[in-house]
Amino acid sequence: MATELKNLSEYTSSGFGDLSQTRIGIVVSEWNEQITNALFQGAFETLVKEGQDNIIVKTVPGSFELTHGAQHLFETHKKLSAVICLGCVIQGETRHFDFICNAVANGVTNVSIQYNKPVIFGVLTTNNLQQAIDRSGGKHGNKGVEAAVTALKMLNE
Ligand code: DLZ
Repeated sequence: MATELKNLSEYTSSGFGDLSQTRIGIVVSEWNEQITNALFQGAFETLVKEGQDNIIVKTVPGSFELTHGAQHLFETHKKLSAVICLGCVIQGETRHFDFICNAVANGVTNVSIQYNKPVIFGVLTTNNLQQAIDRSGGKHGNKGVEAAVTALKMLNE
């Protein structure tokens, strides 16, 4: 499994280059709030640590709405360089999980193509709550940190 090979939060900041003109947005889902708050904290603190001081934040009800949230941020803040989408989808007894995961993965890709800007998939898709805890500041790091690092790397082209 990917997370057994790599802690999601390990990175070195030396290779980011000039990010002085960079402006990043974060869309965060309120569903599974305990987890998404931790993802947000990881992403936000990483961006601040790397010198980002003008981060635009938007909340949406669930991961399904992340795509629209990202599109809304690009429309209302024309100078945004990238948007990070943060959510947590946990497998339940119905097929909701599959529909939400597929929709947000496709949606994030489409918004990225539409605006020709990085849109980062910082969404945990786990079998249970413990797996989500482990990846939002637990033993497998914090996917919010990883999402922030990915955004900064994508802007260093
Ligand atoms: C409805 C739903 C369910 C069952 N599970 C989750 C989840 O695990 N994670 C998540 O982010 N959102 C979930 N949602 C809410 C949907 O994302 C969406 O907000 C609703 O279907 C309304 O469009």
